[in-house]
Amino acid sequence: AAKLTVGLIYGGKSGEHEVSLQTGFSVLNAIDYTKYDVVPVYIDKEGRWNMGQTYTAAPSRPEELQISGGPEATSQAMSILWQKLSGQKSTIDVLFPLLHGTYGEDGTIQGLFEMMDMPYVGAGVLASSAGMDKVIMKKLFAQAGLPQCKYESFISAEYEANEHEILSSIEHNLGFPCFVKPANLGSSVGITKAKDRIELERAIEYAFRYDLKVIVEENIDAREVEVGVLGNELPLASVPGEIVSNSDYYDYDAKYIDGNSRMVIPAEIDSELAENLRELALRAFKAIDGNGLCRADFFVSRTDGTVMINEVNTMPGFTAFSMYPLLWRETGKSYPALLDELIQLGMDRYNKRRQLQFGRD
Ligand code: G1L
Repeated sequence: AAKLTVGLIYGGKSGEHEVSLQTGFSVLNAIDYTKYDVVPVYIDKEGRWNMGQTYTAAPSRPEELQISGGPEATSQAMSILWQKLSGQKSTIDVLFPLLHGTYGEDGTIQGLFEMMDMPYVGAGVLASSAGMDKVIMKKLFAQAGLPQCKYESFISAEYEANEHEILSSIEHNLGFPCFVKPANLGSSVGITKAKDRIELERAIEYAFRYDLKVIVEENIDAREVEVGVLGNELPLASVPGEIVSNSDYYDYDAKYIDGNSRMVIPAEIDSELAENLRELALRAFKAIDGNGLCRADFFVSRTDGTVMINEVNTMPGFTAFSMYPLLWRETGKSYPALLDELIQLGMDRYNKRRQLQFGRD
């Protein structure tokens, strides 16, 4: 087969800038250069786009990826990405976005790719935005009959008008402790565990600094088990893996901020539970109209073994040592093979949808 040119887009105006760079480096080190050339497109912290020299072999240092080519590199990026709209054939065959947060995984950049008429890796517009909004996601899950924890959500205008009722309802229906989060998952900030009504009020105010919509979830004493999903119309599920927190009790800071947790792959669970989780992961993928991939995150209750879906992530951690690639490695798919498959899935989806558009007689 002819060599493909992949446009790797990374960096971005977000807190995950460094993570994205590391992930880009990981992809550039694993990708098969007998099959692909890679055009790097770096979005710096100021939001400027920079196109760099095509990679035909792996870079040696991650710092290399921080291209600063000035206005020239920006116009290069612009003209190469929008080629098709002037009737030219694109030099880039498929785009590979590695971007987190508000302008990366909420569907906006995917919408840009759609407008550019370019194939791209990963979830489409709808799945990306549905996967970014915790409340929308929960509604889709509920509709698909997926078990999930109890929650309440409200926008700031509702909270201002009915603060007392909302607080009482949370206290009555969810109890303490509970978790208060901005509905938009982009930032991974603004999350607090509230142990009483005073803390709850403070946590809600805090979450409203990051989003106009807030969700409060009941506390579940549970193990956290995750499943990788890969595919388009006929997705497959990986073996499950577990995130084990090193601290004795559930502590948000210990787990997510200090990185004080480890992955156990495959998860030490019985085969019946594993099968059930894989089944639910596929159902969750379909519920959000998934394409390409997602990582489905579950709670397995320590008290009664009940399974609940927590969320799906259409842009999971993606270095060679992140959960999603490791789940697939354990399932028999290496990181380079995973990249091949994701790229193919992106192009398949584009081709199928293009046929739809032009297929009218
Ligand atoms: F394109 C894929 F494969 F869909 C894809 C894109 C982005 C998978 C995983 C990610 N993840 C990230 O971009 C990130 C969470 C590392 C961004 Cl900081």
